[in-house]
Amino acid sequence: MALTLLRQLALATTLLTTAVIADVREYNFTVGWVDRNPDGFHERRVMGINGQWPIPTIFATVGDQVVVNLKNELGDRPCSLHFHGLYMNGTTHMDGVAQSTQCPIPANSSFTYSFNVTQPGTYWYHSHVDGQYPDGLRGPLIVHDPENPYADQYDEELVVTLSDWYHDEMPGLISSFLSVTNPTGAEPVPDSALMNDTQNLKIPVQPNKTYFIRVVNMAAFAAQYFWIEDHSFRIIELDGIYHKPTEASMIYVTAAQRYGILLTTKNDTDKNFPIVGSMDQDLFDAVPDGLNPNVTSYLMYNSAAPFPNATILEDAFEPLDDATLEPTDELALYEDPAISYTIDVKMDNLGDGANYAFFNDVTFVRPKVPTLYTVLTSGDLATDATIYGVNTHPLVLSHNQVVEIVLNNHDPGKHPFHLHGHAFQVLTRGDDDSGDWDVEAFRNGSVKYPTTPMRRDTLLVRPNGHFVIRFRSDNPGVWLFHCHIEWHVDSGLILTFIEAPLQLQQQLGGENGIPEDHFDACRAQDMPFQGNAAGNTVDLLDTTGFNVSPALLPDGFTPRGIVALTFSIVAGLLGVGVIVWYGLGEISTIEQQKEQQKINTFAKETGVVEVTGVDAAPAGHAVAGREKDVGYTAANEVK
Ligand SMILES: *[C@@H]1O[C@H](CO)[C@@H](O)[C@H](O)[C@H]1NC(C)=O
Ligand SMILES: *[C@@H]1O[C@H](CO)[C@@H](O)[C@H](O)[C@H]1NC(C)=O
Ligand SMILES: *[C@@H]1O[C@H](CO)[C@@H](O)[C@H](O)[C@H]1NC(C)=O
Ligand SMILES: *[C@@H]1O[C@H](CO)[C@@H](O)[C@H](O)[C@H]1NC(C)=O
Ligand SMILES: *[C@@H]1O[C@H](CO)[C@@H](O)[C@H](O)[C@H]1NC(C)=O
Ligand SMILES: *[C@@H]1O[C@H](CO)[C@@H](O)[C@H](O)[C@H]1NC(C)=O
Ligand SMILES: *[C@@H]1O[C@H](CO)[C@@H](O)[C@H](O)[C@H]1NC(C)=O
Ligand SMILES: *[C@@H]1O[C@H](CO)[C@@H](O)[C@H](O)[C@H]1NC(C)=O
Ligand SMILES: *[C@@H]1O[C@H](CO)[C@@H](O)[C@H](O)[C@H]1NC(C)=O
Ligand SMILES: *[C@@H]1O[C@H](CO)[C@@H](O)[C@H](O)[C@H]1NC(C)=O
Ligand SMILES: [Cu+2]
Repeated sequence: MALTLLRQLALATTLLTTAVIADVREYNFTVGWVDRNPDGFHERRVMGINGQWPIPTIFATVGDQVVVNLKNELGDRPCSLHFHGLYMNGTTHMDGVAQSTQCPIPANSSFTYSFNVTQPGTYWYHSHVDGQYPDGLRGPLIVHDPENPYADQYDEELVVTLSDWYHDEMPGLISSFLSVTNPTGAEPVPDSALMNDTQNLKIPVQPNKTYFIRVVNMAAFAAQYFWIEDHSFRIIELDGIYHKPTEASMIYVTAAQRYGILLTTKNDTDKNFPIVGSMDQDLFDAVPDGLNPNVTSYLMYNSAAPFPNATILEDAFEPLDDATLEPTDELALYEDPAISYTIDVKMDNLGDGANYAFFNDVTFVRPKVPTLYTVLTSGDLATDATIYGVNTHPLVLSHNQVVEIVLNNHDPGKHPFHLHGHAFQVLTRGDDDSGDWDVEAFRNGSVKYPTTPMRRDTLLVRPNGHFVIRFRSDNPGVWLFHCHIEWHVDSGLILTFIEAPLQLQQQLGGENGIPEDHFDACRAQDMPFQGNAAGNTVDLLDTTGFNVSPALLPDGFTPRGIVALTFSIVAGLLGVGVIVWYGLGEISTIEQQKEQQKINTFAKETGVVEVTGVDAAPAGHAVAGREKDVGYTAANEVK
């Protein structure tokens, strides 16, 4: 009671000074396993909170302080929570990224997240440890806005989540994905699509009303096309940023994106209408027989009326292009950047035979010391990227500068890129990855960047395409930039911005900086939390002990060779003397024979198998490879 009074007093004071009513939103979350069967086909354990799954939505109002007291009762593994899209201004240590901004929270321990919310909009929260959120630890986070410019345009608010769903648990899926037996890097394909963590959900609506629907895609992998039959809507929010209302009848929501839409219902109540989510199957290297990529819910006008099956659309996926939207605040294009990074995305194999993802030839490997703790214990050396380790891909930013990223995607897949700690302006996005696509056009002024570019925190790059984005380094912190496809997080498509490290030391160094439970988490797991990326505290420039990625492949190896090697290994494991070669045809040229010799030598040296011979087999067996990628037909299916 006394506390409440005090708080009300404090609030009254705040009210007088800033006219904002701040509140403390406290959540006590015990994370543990519960059994669920969300698609009706397979029961499995999922990560719940307080025995609930779907896990609770976090609600707050702009200006509030959110406090999450977390207890990890998973028993056998760590966890963490990242609050996706929140700037965490002044609290980068609450960003929840294991080995970047904290040590993972070990089993049987507690940890408190506490931060102020300064932005309105639709967000979500999820684990950021070991690729584990697809096992269930993800839910919406909604920040209400007392000054919502569209408040007078709707009657009610709804949250609709989208997700893909796997019947198997992530640790097993990750180890088979990131393995020599999957040299093409084919990502596990989801078993189902979900809406609100179920299917056939009936959402009751009133006629002649306008609903603000917050659509959140919490998927591991799949983007979804989303539409409501016989209804169009107006988009007013992208990833928490208001945009000028734009009419659309279909949106494409990548993993981690959010759309706020205004939907006006019909005047009559004689029918119910399917709300459809359809996973983008272009993302899948091989579509398993019988996969239903679709999930249907209903706008329920009338519980007594029928609930019709969704109409099948043939080749009519024409979602709105989000890059064409204009932010409501008309924030002008940032000035020419102080620094512009050109980032090339590719996928390739390393010496362990697995397929990794690279930004400029670097694949991410987490450091021994969380990068933030290296910043805080390195003094003036904090601006020297060396101390963070090559494989965290550190990019050190000065304070308050315009930063540009020019990203060229040399992969035939689509990727949703996310930046922590910021929303960014989207200057252009195109279908060319050559690196000199439109430089000339921008230089000679025949193509201009928009004057008030669209802003969001997660952006799709198209296959072999590019984009250019800008942000201002006005938020000291350690912020990841990464693909939000969880498989690509696991295969290393991450880099680390170390933004204004000296200002960060002033904010978070010393007594009132990092709370003790953060260090307790490290201590409980014998993880170092001082010094450079390897925990060297005497000479921070000493790179001994840094975590690094597997070595490069021996010279001359090609993906084709990897497939061959894989077959050798698999054959060896199965004790098969003769390797059966699917889909590759005969080895005929001298180059191919030489390559085969290298494979044999490598296989023998690594002791994986006695290679005895290669038979040609009929082509056209199950094709599961990423053929567009490497120009061959691979069968990575061995019975
Ligand atoms: C959270 O737990 C603490 C300690 O048990 C308790 O005092 C507090 O009221 C709880 N808060 C909520 C919102 O349940
Ligand atoms: C956590 O506690 C449970 C139950 O007491 C125990 O079975 C488990 O081994 C503990 N886990 C760790 C990592 O200490
Ligand atoms: C959060 O807000 C409270 C008051 O509302 C303020 O005292 C505190 O300094 C803020 N914290 C940060 C990290 O900005
Ligand atoms: C859908 O899920 C969200 C988030 O869990 C929840 O807030 C909302 O009430 C659900 N909607 C319906 C109609 O069940
Ligand atoms: C729809 O609602 C508006 C007010 O919001 C009202 O003026 C109008 O009569 C309603 N129409 C029907 C058909 O109910
Ligand atoms: C519902 O009726 C109102 C007039 O009462 C009209 O302005 C509105 O366009 C109608 N809505 C729809 C979806 O037909
Ligand atoms: C709706 O779909 C279900 C399952 O796909 C099917 O069994 C049923 O016949 C369909 N109903 C209609 C009216 O087409
Ligand atoms: C899923 O929905 C899309 C769009 O209507 C359709 O093209 C596709 O055939 C559907 N797939 C299945 C298995 O129903
Ligand atoms: C500017 O460069 C583009 C791309 O090379 C070219 O297509 C265009 O014709 C040029 N325009 C002018 C005015 O030179
Ligand atoms: C962080 O806070 C500073 C100081 O109030 C402000 O200038 C800056 O714009 C904020 N950055 C973000 C990303 O909110
Ligand atoms: Cu990706």
